Formats: sequence, structure tokens, C-alpha cells
Amino acid sequence: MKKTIFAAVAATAMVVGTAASAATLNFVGSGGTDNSQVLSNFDISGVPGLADGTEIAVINGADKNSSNGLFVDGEGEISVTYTYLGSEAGFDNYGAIIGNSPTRTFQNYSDGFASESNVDDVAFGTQLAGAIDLIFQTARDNGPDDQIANQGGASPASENFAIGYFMVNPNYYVLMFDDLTGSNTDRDFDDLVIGVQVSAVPLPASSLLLLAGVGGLAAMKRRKKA
Ligand SMILES: [Ca+2]
Ligand SMILES: [Ca+2]
Ligand SMILES: [Ca+2]
Repeated sequence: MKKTIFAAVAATAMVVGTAASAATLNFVGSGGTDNSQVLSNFDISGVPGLADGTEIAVINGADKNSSNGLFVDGEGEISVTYTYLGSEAGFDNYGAIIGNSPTRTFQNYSDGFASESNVDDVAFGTQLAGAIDLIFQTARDNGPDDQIANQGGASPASENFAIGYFMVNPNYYVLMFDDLTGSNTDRDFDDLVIGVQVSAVPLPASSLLLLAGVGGLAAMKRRKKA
């Protein structure tokens, strides 16, 4: 009887683990005015395949809409790991994961925010299938910060702001913020660079606890018998 229950729990846990095993990233960039660009003056090293001459996907703040951006596909809760990869910028830039609080998760430390707390090189989150929750912002001394979000919307809605997207593999993309063009044009996409990695959430903690509980009960019964 107990063996049957244990086997059923173990089988359920395996099914849950299998169902959550696929999590992939998918970039959508339809309708943009500058859908791609070949990198030049890119000064962040260490990302395989990403260097001057690499063609990246691009969306700017003037043609952004909520159907574009980087999306994650998968079943149930999906783990997302955000990694700060570098920055070359004259402005104070930061990247924020919308679901996190406080919001300034990554920054380029150029000045002003050096004392900001809760800023780190790696951040972890979980989410359901849908748009990745990342925004890039340029801090201003006066007025609201200018920003562009992965999942749609830029403020102001200007081509001054753009995000570059580069696929390392179907589970890992690099998102590259370009903070200003116009009179300061460089479009080098290295003003704040964040890696986004997704994976299925491993065997749910609740299933592991259940297994441990069943095991513990069995052990207790054995001890009582002894
Ligand atoms: Ca550069
Ligand atoms: Ca730039
Ligand atoms: Ca730059």
C-alpha cells in the first residue's frame, strides 16, 4: 500500500518535471523601421558571437509596440536569470526588472547612483510565458526618466532609444540598450548590456517536500516497528 502511494507521488513529480522541461526565448520584431543593424564600436567583450560586425535585431522607441520584443515560451513557472554584462555610456543608465522592487536592478555606475542599494550583477526571477519584464532607462536630473521597455512602450516615444537583441542560443539572449541618438548619434548598443537566460523551474519544491514527507513517514513507521 505505502509502496503504491510512494510510486504514485514519484510518478506525479516526474510528470511535473517533464512538463516544465522546455523554456525558450522568442524575439518578435515585426513592423519596425530599423529591424536590424550591424554592430560597430561595440565595446563589451565576453559574449560569444557578439562583436563588431555582428548583425543584431533592433527595435527603437518610435516603432515599439506591445506585440514586439522578447518573449518566453514554456509551461508553468519559468526561471529567468538576468546578468549584467557591461556598459559603455556617458549617461546614467539603468535596467530594471518590472516585477522586482526596488526597480533599479542594474546600473552603469557612471555616477549618481553609486550608493543605490539593491543593485547587483545577477538577478533571478520567475514568470509565466509572455514578454520578458525588462526596461532600460536613462536617468535625468529633472523630470521623469526616459525609458524603453521590452514588452512595449517608450517614454518619450522616440527613436532616441533602442534595444538590440542577440540570440546566443534559444535559452539565452543578450539585450543591448542604446540610450540616445540625434546629435549624439553613435548607435553602438553597448550603453547597458544585460543577458537574459530562461530555464524550466526544476522539480517544484512542493513535490520535493512531499517526497521528503513520504520518506519521513516511512522512516517513522520503521522506527515505531523496531
Ligand atoms: Ca562603444
Ligand atoms: Ca550609444
Ligand atoms: Ca556606448
